[in-house]
Amino acid sequence: MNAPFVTFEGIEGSGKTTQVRLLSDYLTVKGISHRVTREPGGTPLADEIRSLLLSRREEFVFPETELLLYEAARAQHVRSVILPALSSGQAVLCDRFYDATSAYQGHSRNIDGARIEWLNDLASAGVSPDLTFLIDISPAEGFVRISGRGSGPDRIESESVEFHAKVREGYLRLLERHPGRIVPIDGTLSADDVFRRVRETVSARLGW
Ligand code: T5A
Repeated sequence: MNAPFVTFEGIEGSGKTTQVRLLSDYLTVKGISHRVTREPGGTPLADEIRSLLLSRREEFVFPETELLLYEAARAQHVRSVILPALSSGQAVLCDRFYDATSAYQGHSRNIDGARIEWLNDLASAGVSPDLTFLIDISPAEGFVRISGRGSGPDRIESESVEFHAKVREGYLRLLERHPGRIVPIDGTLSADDVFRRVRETVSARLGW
């Protein structure tokens, strides 16, 4: 049986990366073998695709182009990192996965959901998360957090507040469709309090 696959989702600045790090530290202390990764990225090729996707550019990027690049990065990442880790008994913690495509390219960019699901399935080779944390904050709060980071906004962060509000709405629709897999957490709590919820959930669901 494969090891658990846990993903973290939410809008920009919701605190996913912080929680992945806290959970990884916790698992390390407990001696639980795991691998931390992220999307888009996780392999040299997928990291190159990430740079293509996130760098700001003059040329207009069509939603379909964007979608296919995210899926191309995922196809490479799943086959060279996620699947081998899970099948060798290593748990995987992933900062974003295919729910992000449904929320950003599907709901917010308005690409047909059935097409997105077909591509998500192709790219992920049938791998689906056992547990997904949805860290929920408002776009206004997310913007405040990422603007404190120093580096300028990337191509997706530069989208309008309306775009990010639709992404959030997309995530909340996914939560309605997958209440057993997706666990929402109020991202306005302190990072420690968010992590307390994460820890309670992985303990109850995965025995960690
Ligand atoms: N994307 C991705 C798609 O459109 N489709 C897809 O299929 C996929 C996979 C990825 C971009 O690609 C898009 C989504 C994204 O736009 P990214 O750099 O991975 O780009 O972007 P994010 O995942 O959004 O990463 P961020 O770093 O912007 O946000 P995080 O990881 O949610 O937030 P984090 O943990 O780095 O925290 C941000 C700041 O807030 C503080 C932290 O200290 C940090 O300063 N913070 C808190 N402050 C107060 N309270 C808390 N609870 C806090 N938690 C963290």
